[in-house]
Amino acid sequence: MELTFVMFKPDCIQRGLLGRILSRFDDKGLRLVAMKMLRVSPSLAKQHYAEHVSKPFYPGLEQFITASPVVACVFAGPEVIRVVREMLGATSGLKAAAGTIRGDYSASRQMNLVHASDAPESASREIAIYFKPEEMQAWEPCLAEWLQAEGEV
Ligand code: FUP
Repeated sequence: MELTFVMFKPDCIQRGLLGRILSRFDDKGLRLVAMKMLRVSPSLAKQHYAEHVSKPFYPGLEQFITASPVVACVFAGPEVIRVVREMLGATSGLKAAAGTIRGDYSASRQMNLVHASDAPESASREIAIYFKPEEMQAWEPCLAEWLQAEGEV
């Protein structure tokens, strides 16, 4: 089973969309294994968005991501990194396809509601930034045998 890091950004929490968006991940059958609410500090933002720190849009991105609390999560599932990215849609809510989370709820490139890891390396890096190993829960949903056939996981 793969792990991915997902962050519900300040716009998601401020707009009261956390429950509705989280329910899409529940409905899909993804397994929540860690979750916390926190306020991203400027130094945490620089760590998280290390690849973007020198880009012209970074100051605005840091201001946005530190402006209000976020909810950080880890989800587990087969091919979960790709599955969650596809559920989010394209980075900009203006370009994301209808039916995706950003396509349905965002009309912005910066305020695109949810972050998710884009590769196994970034997932491991991001999970380690936000969670200690003891904050992750290994658990078996009682519905597991009705979510995937044996051998698929
Ligand atoms: P994504 O992988 O979809 O989260 O998008 P990127 O890694 O390309 O960008 C990281 C964040 O920077 C995105 F959530 C949106 C933001 N961004 C801007 O605010 N302006 C830009 O021009 C590009 C990205």
